[in-house]
Amino acid sequence: VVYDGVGEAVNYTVTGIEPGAGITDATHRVLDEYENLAGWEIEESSTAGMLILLDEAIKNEEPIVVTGWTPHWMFEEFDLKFLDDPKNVYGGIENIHTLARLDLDKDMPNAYKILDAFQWDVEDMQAVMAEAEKSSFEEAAENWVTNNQEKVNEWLAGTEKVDGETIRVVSVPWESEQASSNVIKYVLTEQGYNVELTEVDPAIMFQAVAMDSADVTVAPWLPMTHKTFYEQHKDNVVDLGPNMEGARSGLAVPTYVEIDSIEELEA
Ligand code: PBE
Repeated sequence: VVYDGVGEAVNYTVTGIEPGAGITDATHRVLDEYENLAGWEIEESSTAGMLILLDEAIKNEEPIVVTGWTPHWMFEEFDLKFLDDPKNVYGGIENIHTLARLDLDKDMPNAYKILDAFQWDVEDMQAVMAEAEKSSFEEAAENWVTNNQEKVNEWLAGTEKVDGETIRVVSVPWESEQASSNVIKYVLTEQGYNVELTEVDPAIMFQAVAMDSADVTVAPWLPMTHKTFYEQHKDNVVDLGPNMEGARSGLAVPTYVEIDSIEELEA
């Protein structure tokens, strides 16, 4: 199917997700920076709403432009492709980082060491996400830890158990971060911590760590998806580096839409 007018066919609208998502913020920057997207809008709704519209469009072989990301099952369930982003607003392949509040290293040295060492792969995260669909993130995290004890032991190297200290982990409500946050929650719980896990919007997550109302997050997508929030708070958080490499955000279309670049979306 050839569309010489994708823009017109989708009513110059990107089908987006939650207003507070980093990818929504990045997409506003995309709409500002690409001249060919003058007059385009992003329709903000929810991840579930976007996925329903994507499913419908694909069933009808209609064009649609969504804010998409991976790791997420949408790329397995549907034949999708990311549009090239020559201005690099979404940042291409990104990393998911661990950010701690200032002084966590002094106040909770054992947790800090574990969090600093926490590192896994896309395949690990996907395995937890896939299992959680059939059970729960808590169960999937526990099973992953049980089956990957060698990897987990590397994170625990040189640390000691504690006796019920409370640690506040803050995260965002997407499946990728539910996977990582529940794994880290399970690991810290086994080490004697009382883990409080809270899910909030990305802006609040960064603010919580910067203002000491949370101890740590393993959910920031950097350098671009959460750029605005990171820039705002970078002086008041400690970046412990990537815990996973290979995430990606961007504009995505079904493969039958015969354009390859954001620059081919016409005004
Ligand atoms: N996401 C998934 C989130 C972070 C994880 C890309 C939809 C976002 O803030 O956009």
